[in-house]
Amino acid sequence: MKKNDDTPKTETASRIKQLRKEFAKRGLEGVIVFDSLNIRYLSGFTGEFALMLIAEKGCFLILHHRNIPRAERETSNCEIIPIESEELIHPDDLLAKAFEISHAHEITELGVDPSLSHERLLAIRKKARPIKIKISDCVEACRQIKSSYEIKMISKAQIEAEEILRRFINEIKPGKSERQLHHLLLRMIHENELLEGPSFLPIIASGESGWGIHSYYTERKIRKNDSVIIDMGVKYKGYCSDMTRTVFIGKPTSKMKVVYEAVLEAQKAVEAVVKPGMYNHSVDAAAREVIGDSGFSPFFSHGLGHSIGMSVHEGPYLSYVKKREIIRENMVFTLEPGIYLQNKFGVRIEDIVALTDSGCKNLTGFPKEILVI
Ligand SMILES: [Mn+2]
Repeated sequence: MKKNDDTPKTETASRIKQLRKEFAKRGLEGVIVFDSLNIRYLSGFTGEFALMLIAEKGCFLILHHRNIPRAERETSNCEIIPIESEELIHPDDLLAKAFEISHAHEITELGVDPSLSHERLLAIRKKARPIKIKISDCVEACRQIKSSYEIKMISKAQIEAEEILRRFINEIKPGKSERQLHHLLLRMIHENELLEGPSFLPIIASGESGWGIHSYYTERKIRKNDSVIIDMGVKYKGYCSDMTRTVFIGKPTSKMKVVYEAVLEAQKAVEAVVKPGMYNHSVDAAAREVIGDSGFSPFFSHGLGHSIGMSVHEGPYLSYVKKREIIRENMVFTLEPGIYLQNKFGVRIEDIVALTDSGCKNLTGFPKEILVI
């Protein structure tokens, strides 16, 4: 069978190296990884019923033995440790193996994913004794900073999404419902054989449903003079894209034009100022200021953006409510200001950008000037 090259060997090697630095910084001797995206990030493995133990020496992928073919095809830089059983195994069986290896390595303190429930954490702590277990975000810290390979994969996902959006826009016509368009767009994403699928369910929000929060679609039929928000993303080799465009069916009203221009101006302004070293909330503030100048402050009712990578929404968030964090070179963010007028319409424009040493590189090529169809 052909070796799956979705995650190159050099990538997993440098990610594991970086992870070791991160856990050492936190005074840990290793980490246990449960989260399936974190496992894919560190090993290339895309299956379930697995966990990883990464120690100072040794990197182990512990899994059900029916996972062996997949693991051999997909992974690099880790030792595959199968649990032999003809039945489905309990996650605790994987864990027991991880502790057995940890004891052999004389490990006294391990980190675990922050996504574990409190209940589960307590149970794991009990089983781990005398090894101490600490919640640790070291894999997340690694994932925040993208390698040039990862930025390339996100760009490639975006290129494929744009090709789909270009064709999809021709299908938006009065009389078609948001539901029909949503399912059509989903089908177009699934038909692209390069892609793993959508990175989230596409949002089609026309006219007054554009004011609503993240409804994927309603039964509303597209009408002449509607604005239509299309928010879509795809997944390529494990990496997500995300983009939003708002198009108009027939000539927009002057109010629609004013709103559109205000969103576009905010989007472009923030793209021009965002750079490493800024606080996440001040990037959000830069967009909010432009929208405020146009008099629409109360109607930009969500954060400016989020990081994107193997998951479509990840930290740090460009928001005024989330934890304050400094943004750094090679982080990848969405910049997605919007204005939503109750019972009327909504406009959102979203691009993804990668932070360079002095600014950002826009990974979105789709035009964002007003589009009337
Ligand atoms: Mn987004």
